[in-house]
Amino acid sequence: MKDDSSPIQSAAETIRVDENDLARKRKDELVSLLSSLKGQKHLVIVQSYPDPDAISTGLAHKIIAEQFGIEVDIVYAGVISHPENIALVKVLGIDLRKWDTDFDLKPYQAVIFVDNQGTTVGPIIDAVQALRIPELIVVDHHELQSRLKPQFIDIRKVGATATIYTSYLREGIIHLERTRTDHMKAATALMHGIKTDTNGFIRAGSEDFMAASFLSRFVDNDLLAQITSQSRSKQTMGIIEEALANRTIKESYSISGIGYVRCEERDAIPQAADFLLTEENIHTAIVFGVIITSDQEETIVGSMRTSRITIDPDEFLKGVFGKDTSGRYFGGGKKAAGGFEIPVGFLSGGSDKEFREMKWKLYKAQITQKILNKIGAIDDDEKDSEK
Ligand SMILES: [Mn+2]
Repeated sequence: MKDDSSPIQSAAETIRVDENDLARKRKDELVSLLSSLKGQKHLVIVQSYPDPDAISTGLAHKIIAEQFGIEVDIVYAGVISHPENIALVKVLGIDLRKWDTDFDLKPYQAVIFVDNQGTTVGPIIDAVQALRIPELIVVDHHELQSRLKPQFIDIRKVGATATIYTSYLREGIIHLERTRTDHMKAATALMHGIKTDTNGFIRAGSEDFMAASFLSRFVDNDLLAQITSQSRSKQTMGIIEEALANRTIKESYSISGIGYVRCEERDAIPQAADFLLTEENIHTAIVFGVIITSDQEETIVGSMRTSRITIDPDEFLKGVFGKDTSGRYFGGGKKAAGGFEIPVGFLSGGSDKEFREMKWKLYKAQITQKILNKIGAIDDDEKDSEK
């Protein structure tokens, strides 16, 4: 063969053309849907503990929908706790509403889910479904889930939901203008969303780089620097310290239970997992703790990070923790990262320190055992395949 690179090159070009076709098709569908809903008021629901990808795509959806004469509010039902996320919201002046049981859902004719599929948004989903508010749009990059039945769905396996929203912008869903502050802010937020969800572009694919390249023309670099230069709080440092001291290492997995964590410190859990992953010879880190929500409910919350391409956090966590009685998985994820949430229901409550410690021992033993069983099963598979 004279030139063996050409078939590969043309295959890559075919994929590129397909991706562009898909982006254009989805953009066209979204345009016709939004055009038909002029004058409505919509609610974008982001995950309870919104990360930059969720916040930025909420904002992007808002500026797009407003161009179609649709009013949009963005809501979350938890806490914004990571200092960079607080900075993102403050620096860009993003209007994020906090949901509680008094939140009036009646003004909204439809709900939209970005960077989630209704399973990580807390109790708001039950309230929305009880009122039968139409589930209009889902845009996400996690594995497909079954909780929602939206009119429009766009799920792509890319680095960030921000990449998908940027593809709509690239396809000209609205005309971005460098001189418009709201456009600059949305572009800056989207850039930050892609950056954080791809671990600083280390895990970015070609679509993510294309998106970043497009956004770079509209980004305010000074604002971006301001958002990313936030330091860790003392409490977060304490939790990382705890995670480090309590870790168990098994077959290059680092597992750590950190006990009871205040709701405001929830974001320290993924930060601790990120930190444990930096140890040599460790390819996967799992950190978990118990969060007490404002209504005194206890939930076991965990984060998983892996640098090993053969480990799929989504498959791993679904396998470890399974489903609840209504068929919903306790955990899931995407490439390189995942999380889980297990409500402890009846066992919630009781502020006595000793009682809490007793419960924590039990939770920790159960979670650790389940993870170790799964790791054992993976090891056995690998031994089998070596035979
Ligand atoms: Mn995301």
